[in-house]
Amino acid sequence: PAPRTVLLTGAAGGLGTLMRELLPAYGYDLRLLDITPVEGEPGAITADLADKAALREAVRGVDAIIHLAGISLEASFEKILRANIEGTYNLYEAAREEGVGRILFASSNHAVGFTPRPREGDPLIPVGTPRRPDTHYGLSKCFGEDLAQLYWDRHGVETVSVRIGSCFPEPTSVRMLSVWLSPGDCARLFHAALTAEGVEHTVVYGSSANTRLWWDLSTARALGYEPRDDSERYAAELVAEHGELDDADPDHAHLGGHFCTNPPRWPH
Ligand code: NAI
Ligand code: 15L
Repeated sequence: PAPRTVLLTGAAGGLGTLMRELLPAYGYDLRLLDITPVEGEPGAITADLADKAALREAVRGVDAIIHLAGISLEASFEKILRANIEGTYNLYEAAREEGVGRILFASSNHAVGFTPRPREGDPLIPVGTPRRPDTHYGLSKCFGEDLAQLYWDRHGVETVSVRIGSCFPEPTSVRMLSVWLSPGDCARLFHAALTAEGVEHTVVYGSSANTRLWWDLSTARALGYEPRDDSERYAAELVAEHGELDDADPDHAHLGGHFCTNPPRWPH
């Protein structure tokens, strides 16, 4: 049966806010969790991923978990260790203990960020490409994917790890023309990941059907994901403003873009 009650961690964040708006239309009853109170949602659970007892209570009785909570940019190893590595471990332990069968893990393109970006005529980057994290942040996403594999192999907890490109209402850079995931396609992909049969641990890239796509969406499509958007409609304006990607610019050399050279820092 399709999962109905879903715990959404990171519900106060950018992507969490978009998914709170879009996922209920697919029939989900969302239980919300964040370390920050979720505006306008008095029923949301305010808890830190370090709080094992709170996590255990939060996952009790849900059909699936969408795990978005954590630090979403670069930070010190100590901060990443606590929020993303230990925090994700704590959540998986809670899921195992409470018998939750399916997790959607928000991985990131930064798990493979140092992979050279494909140039014209190059094949798309497959999910099986060797991991090349570009930051402590990307490293934590590699850990999450391995944790997911372990929890499938050892404990039978299924995960779809979604290496999200850039999910924002609109692309705002030329790189984002390649990696953009529209909010609507994100909801379609998340729904496919929660409802596909027998996913075990599947790794997918999360992008729209962009004309300038860099990576292979076949594992996402195999879940039933059918993207509807293409960033190309924003291309003329963005290219007029910024120019095409420059082969000589180190910020444009890798999938991870400027995370490879000067990563944006988590503000807190
Ligand atoms: P965000 O930074 O806006 O949201 C993350 C949320 O997690 C925040 O509301 C924050 O309060 C919460 N959080 C942080 N530490 C926590 C802790 N210890 N316990 C409980 N909650 C905690 O990030 P965004 O953009 O919404 O991303 C969501 C997830 O998707 C993140 O895991 C991020 O790494 C991943 N992702 C997002 C992409 C995007 O384009 N938005 C691209 C690739 C990955
Ligand atoms: C990420 O992983 C970040 O969480 C998000 O804020 C964007 O920077 C995105 O990657 C990206 O690569 O554009």
